[in-house]
Amino acid sequence: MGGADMAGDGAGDAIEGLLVEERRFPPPEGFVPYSGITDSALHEAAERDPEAFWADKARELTWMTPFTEVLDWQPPFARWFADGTLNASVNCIDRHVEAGHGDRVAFHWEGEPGDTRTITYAELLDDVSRAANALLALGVERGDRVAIYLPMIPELAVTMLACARIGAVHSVVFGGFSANALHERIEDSACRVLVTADAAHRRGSTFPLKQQADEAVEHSASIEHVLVVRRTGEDITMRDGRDHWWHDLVPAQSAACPPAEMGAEDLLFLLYTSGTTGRPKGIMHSTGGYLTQASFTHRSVFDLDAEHDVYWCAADIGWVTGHTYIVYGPLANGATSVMFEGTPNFPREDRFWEIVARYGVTQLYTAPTAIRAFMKWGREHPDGHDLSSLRVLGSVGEPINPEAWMWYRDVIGGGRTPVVDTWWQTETGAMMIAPLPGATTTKPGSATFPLPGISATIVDDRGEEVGVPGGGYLVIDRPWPAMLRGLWGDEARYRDTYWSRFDGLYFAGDGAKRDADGCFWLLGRVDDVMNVSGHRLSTTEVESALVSHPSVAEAAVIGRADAITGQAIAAFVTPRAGFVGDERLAAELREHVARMISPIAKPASLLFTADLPKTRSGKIMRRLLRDIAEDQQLGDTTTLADADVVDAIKSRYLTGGSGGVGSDDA
Ligand code: 6R9
Repeated sequence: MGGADMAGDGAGDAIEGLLVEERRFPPPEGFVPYSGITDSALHEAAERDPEAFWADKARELTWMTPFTEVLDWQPPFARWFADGTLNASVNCIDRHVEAGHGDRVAFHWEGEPGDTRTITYAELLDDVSRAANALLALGVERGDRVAIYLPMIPELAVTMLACARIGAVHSVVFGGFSANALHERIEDSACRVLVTADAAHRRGSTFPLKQQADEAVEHSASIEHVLVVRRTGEDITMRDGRDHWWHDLVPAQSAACPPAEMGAEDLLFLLYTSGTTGRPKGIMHSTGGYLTQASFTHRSVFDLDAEHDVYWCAADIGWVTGHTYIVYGPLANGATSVMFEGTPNFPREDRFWEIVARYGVTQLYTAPTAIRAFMKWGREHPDGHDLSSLRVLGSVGEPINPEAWMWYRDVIGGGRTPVVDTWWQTETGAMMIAPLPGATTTKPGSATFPLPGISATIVDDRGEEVGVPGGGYLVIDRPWPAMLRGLWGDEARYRDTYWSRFDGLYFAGDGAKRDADGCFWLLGRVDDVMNVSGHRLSTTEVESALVSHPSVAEAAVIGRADAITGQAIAAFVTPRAGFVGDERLAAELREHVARMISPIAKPASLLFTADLPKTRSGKIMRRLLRDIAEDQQLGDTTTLADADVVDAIKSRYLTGGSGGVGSDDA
């Protein structure tokens, strides 16, 4: 990594890039990609004719009526393959069974208590058909919305595919959300049926899903029926006429359910994201374009060999990562997946590694927050298991700090596996910027290049492209097949949120820079950018500098108002196992940041904390730290995973803290 002398380089940029990373990792010797993609020829071909490229990928799906139109682009509305018809569940299941792969395992499922189920493609077809017939029996019609509020059990994927089979639109609400959040999402899109469970396992105890669901539908104008899976055996109340047990209704149905013929542009699902302000947005995804990009990116970025691989995406299906890379992408590709209900450290910190070894997992896809937790717990946990089956490691959800990337590659991947850092959003539907493991030379912390057929760039405040190297706002300047088709019931908000900042460009809300080779480095949400003495600095780079110190597992920085410098950097740091956060270490870390990137990036204050406030999907909530540092009323905390963390930080911060609040001498 470079030094402070690089600090001046990007002073004219909308966001300055300070961190310099010299390490390079070409595809490892001995990595022979199943895809055969070993150079940039695919990128180049796609760039010559992106529409022909995507049409080609779309033709790998099974269509009922082949499309003749590729793209109709009336900004900001795109229609892809619009005159074609298909069914998503047929693409995910029937066609594999028909091709003779009915006995292939679709899911190796493992529950939190250790119970397991193995579901083949043939069994999945039966399960989905019965569930689809059950939904029809409850009066669900094509185009109706069905809310799904379930733990990570097979019935979750089965219900999604059952909706797809009959042309209903699913709206999955993460099983950790409260009654209130569920209610809001059900009402916004007027769901007619809710599918839930008695309760969910949660770290050895249970979370009362049905009770939350009852509260959520108590005053619902739209819900007519509630279908309830028995998962924990908890006592619950069933309301006559409204509530039905899954085990009474579903197995009794016929295992034949003819798939609905859907237009490529018909809605497949809604997924609500709760941005930083305002009510949640119902992101709309359609069928043909979404499946095209979901399946292409899944097989190329993970270099899938569907016949031999055991792929594991450890996200929750309640988030987009689970929709695209547990359900639709892998199943469309006929992959064998692991699906896991529990958490990485229950009952012990080696749960993931036990699973990898047991099933012989070949690809693992997880989030930086998990990787940093593994680092914090120590390498003895992965080291105790045989992880030699792994051949590609993926990361998603946040910028991955270079040291976390290195740790992932070395400790989990044994130094053999390519690491693919994949940038995308609920709104983009599928991966947008990511390496291809057999072709791309990777750099720790960089998502590298837009995928074939995708075009992204970086602009300044006026929407003008910044040079290479340079930093600013990440935008996507060409429609892509899996792009959101709008926000449910709110066209104005769709235009305003994504298309109004820069004329004709999709603005993702993220900052990014490109280095001299043109590699993209994600710099975090632009709302978090800090302005210190006129320098616009990203939180990501200061955090990565902190995480590069051997004592640090995780760090969050924010800019708090400062009379002299505009903003001053406040750092919140979680030490690795075996390190004590004291005044001496705090001083050392502040110097370390100054040395690694620049004196202007040296945190004015630094507080050690056992945990950081995160969203339920694991993203650090810097906004709350900013409120604490500026001693303000806490903003909206509904998406916060654990309120105690904030209280703990708040009390320590405001009392001056034990363990190193630095002085303001930056
Ligand atoms: C897939 C997902 C989207 C936001 C996105 C960005 C952050 C996701 C990232 C990343 C840096 C990556 N993000 N992947 N930042 N590098 N590889 O996470 O969707 O929950 O909608 O979040 O997550 O800030 O804008 P979603």
